[in-house]
Amino acid sequence: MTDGILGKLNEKLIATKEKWAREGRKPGKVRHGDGVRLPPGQHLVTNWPVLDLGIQPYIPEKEWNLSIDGLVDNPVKLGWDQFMELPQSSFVTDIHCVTTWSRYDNRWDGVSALDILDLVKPAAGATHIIQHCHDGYTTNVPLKVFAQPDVILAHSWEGDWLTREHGAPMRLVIPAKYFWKSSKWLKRIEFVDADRYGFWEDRGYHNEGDPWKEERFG
Ligand SMILES: Nc1nc2c(c(=O)[nH]1)N[C@H]1C(S)=C(S)[C@@H](COP(=O)(O)O)O[C@H]1N2
Ligand SMILES: [Mo]
Repeated sequence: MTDGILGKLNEKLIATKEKWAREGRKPGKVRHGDGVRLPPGQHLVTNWPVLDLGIQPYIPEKEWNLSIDGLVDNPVKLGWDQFMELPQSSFVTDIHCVTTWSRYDNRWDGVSALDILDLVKPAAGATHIIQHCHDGYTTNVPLKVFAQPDVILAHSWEGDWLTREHGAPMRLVIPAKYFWKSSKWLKRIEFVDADRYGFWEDRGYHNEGDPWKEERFG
């Protein structure tokens, strides 16, 4: 991340979240969640909160592209039309945010991660993917997490185009992990042979982020 981007971030918000991460903070004494559909420590919302670093880039579709590179046999740089010509999928999945809200039954339309993997063909040594975003945000997941069948590069939510605040024109959605692992304004997916922390992982968030194991911090 460059100084230019860091300079614009919401420093106070980041400092607060870093402090929570250091304290291994859990969401209070009341235990929410039914442990069946609602993970432990979560509560249900019906709105869709916006969380980011305070920059919400505007990327017109004609200027948008997505690079998928690193340890792949067929690196690509897709323009918007090429992206939209890939096979399209729809999934309905739940969101679990580390700040304790969950939202059920979000309908996503876009390109499935499995179709992306078919296109770029990961090399034998690839073990993780690094997501790079237009606001300087990064996050990491193992390749086997990216390869789960409900992972989607989504351009639409609930039948409408994503809004700018939620990552337009395209964001990643990884339902099995806390939502910080799902990049908004995604511009590059880098395949690598060694794990590398992203923005929040560097600041005390758990590297795996499984809501069912409450892997929030540390
Ligand atoms: N590019 C980018 N993606 C991001 C973030 C961000 O700051 N920048 N924040 C993450 C976090 S912490 C969360 S909880 C979700 C929030 O997504 P939403 O605002 O659409 O609810 O986006 C994730 N993806
Ligand atoms: Mo988050």
